[in-house]
Amino acid sequence: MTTVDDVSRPSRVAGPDEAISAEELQLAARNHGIPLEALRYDVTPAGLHYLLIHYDIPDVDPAGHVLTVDGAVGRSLRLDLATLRGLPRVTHRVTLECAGNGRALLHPRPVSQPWLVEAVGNAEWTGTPLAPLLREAGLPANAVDVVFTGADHGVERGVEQDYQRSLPVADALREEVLLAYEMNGAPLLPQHGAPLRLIVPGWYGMAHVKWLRDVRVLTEPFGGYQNAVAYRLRRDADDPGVPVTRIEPRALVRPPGFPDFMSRTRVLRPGPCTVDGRAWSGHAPVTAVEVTFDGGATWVPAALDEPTGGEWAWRRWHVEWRPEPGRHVLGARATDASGRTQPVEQPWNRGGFANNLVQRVEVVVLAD
Ligand SMILES: Nc1nc2c(c(=O)[nH]1)N[C@H]1C(S)=C(S)[C@@H](COP(=O)(O)O)O[C@H]1N2
Ligand SMILES: [Mo]
Repeated sequence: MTTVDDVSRPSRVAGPDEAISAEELQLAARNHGIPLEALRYDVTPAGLHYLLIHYDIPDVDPAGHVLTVDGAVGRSLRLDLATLRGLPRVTHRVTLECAGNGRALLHPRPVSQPWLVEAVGNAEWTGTPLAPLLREAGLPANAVDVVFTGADHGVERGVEQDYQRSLPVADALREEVLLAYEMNGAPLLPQHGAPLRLIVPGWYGMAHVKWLRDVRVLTEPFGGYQNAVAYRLRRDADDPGVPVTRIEPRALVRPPGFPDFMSRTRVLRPGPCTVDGRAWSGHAPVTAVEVTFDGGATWVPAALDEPTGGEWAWRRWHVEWRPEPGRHVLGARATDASGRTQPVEQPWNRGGFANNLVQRVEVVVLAD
């Protein structure tokens, strides 16, 4: 007999010289990143925002879609889209980043979606706050976790499942957490969770459950796969690890000049230029960005632009550069108000999560 274990393998780490496989490329082709030149837009156009979809985009009819709020509540709720749209409407500009961003740059490489640094976007999400609906349903004093279930279904390392993630009750009740039905002023696209998704500002992407169909209150900790098995920072397979939660600080450079087709090395004409990019953190506001032009040997402070999008959105930074002809390696390092900063040594863990190691942008400046 064939079982799902025959098609669904345990997680693993690539061998020392093992190249990216066709399976990893298959994932990379489905789940695209932001083209880094799109760091020019303060609000990422929907089609340029990164995408991460564990299984298939489910076939959800918006007209018939109902969100249920149930479990350990005083009374369960059934809410269709028209009802949700009639509730108080809020828009937050939110930087979303996949927890696996940076994974394929780790040595050794955890085998999964092979992100480099491009699993990020900054969109405007409109919806209604979750907390009033939880209060309306009636939370018991002993509520522990709130579980969010999507309409998508698959198998992962032998476990058949609906995509489900929980939040601790205190986090689910934060006022910025939204049931979102619009992205950048238009109804959600199928790939971004149409017709309804959760938005949890400050948290890595896995918490922002798409195609949301159920919100369930539990009086015991949720033991589902995506919380208990998948999204944990572990040293090795036996380490119980700690949960992946908020976004670590990161700055990205908008690659200057023009690219070589194959290597994507940047080519820059001689003369002074402005180097810029974006910086964000899910823990606290970004307070500083430093830039290197020599692969991390020396750093100069960048200027931070005025914040444009509120506390959950990325912030532009810029610095003037007068390069000598020749090869340079650019990178940027963000620090936030909690004192967190980006490491210069890789923060390795077995799932390849939260790797906010400083980016390397190879630039060749042409001679006069
Ligand atoms: N239902 C469901 N929600 C999901 C996912 C999923 O596979 N299924 N992927 C999660 C992950 S890992 C990320 S990084 C974000 C990506 O959101 P985006 O594709 O809108 O950028 O969605 C999250 N929500
Ligand atoms: Mo993700």
